[in-house]
Formats: sequence, C-alpha cells, structure tokens
Amino acid sequence: MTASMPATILILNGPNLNLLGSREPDLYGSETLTDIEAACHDHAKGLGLTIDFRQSNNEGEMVNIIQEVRESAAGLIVNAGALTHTSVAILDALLALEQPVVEVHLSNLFRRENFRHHSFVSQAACGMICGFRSQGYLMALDALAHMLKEKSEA
Ligand code: CA2
Repeated sequence: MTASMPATILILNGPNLNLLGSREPDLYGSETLTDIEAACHDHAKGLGLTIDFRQSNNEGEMVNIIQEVRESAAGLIVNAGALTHTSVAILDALLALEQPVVEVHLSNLFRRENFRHHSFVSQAACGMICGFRSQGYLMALDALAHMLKEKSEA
C-alpha cells in the first residue's frame, strides 16, 4: 500500500441485519443497513479511511469474507448478528488475522436474554461497543482510526 492510499476497514454484518429498519426499531433503531453504510462512508472519509461494507446471512460466507481481506484490510468492524453467540468458525477466522478487530452491536446485549451475554467474537476483538445503535459503528471507526494512528507512529 502506498502512502497516498487510504487504509480500508472491512465492516462485516451478519444474519438478518439486512432487515434493519423494517422491524424492532426500539432495539435496533429505525435506520436501514444502507443508511448505516452511508454514514460509515462519510465518517470514514473524515478519518482518512475507506470502507468495504458487507452483509451475509451465511456463516461460511462470512468466514470466506474474513479470509479474503487478510491482505487488504487494515482493520475490521464486526457485527456478526446472532452468530456472535454461536460461531467458533467466525472466531477462528478472526483469530487468524493480525489486524485489529472491533466488535459492534446495535443493542445492549447485557440488557437482553442471557444467551446474548456471551460473544465468541469478543475473544478476537480489541473491544466491543454495544447499545448505541448505529452510532456504535462510527464509534468503532474512531477507535480503529486511533489504533492505526498509534501503530503507524510506534
Ligand atoms: O444488537 C445487535 O447488533 C445484534 O448483533 C443483532 C442481532 C442479534 O441476534 C444479536 O444478539 C445482537 C439480530 C439482528 C436482527 O436484526 C433485525 C432487524 C430488524 C428486523 C429483524 C431482525
């Protein structure tokens, strides 16, 4: 990568997040995933970053996407949806990366059912942001920008 190319952040969204905006606004907010993607694009631009925004309803496809960006992404933001609580395959794919991972959830997992209190993704993440709805994605971009700047100055 040359000095003039902005670093790319993969933002990976899991099952059912394509339905955002259609139901459950109290939990997840009223924005669609397309709205969130647009906000992330704008915010990333201001941070000197570019984004690769993806969504999949399929665990294997999510593993493939994570493997695909091993060389190209400077960092990852992951909202694995319900697979957060079940997927060792996604955890293993994330553990195989050297790039920083920030976990995001729209809802506050710890105010919800017990089964949502455990996250496999957290074991591969620098940190988790949950409960701030779509704002969490922008907070995660800020966190990654800060980490990447520190790394480049070290
Ligand atoms: O809070 C989050 O971001 C979650 O990752 C969302 C997942 C849930 O399984 C996790 O425990 C927490 C569910 C996403 C489903 O989103 C929908 C949105 C509208 C209508 C139906 C589902």
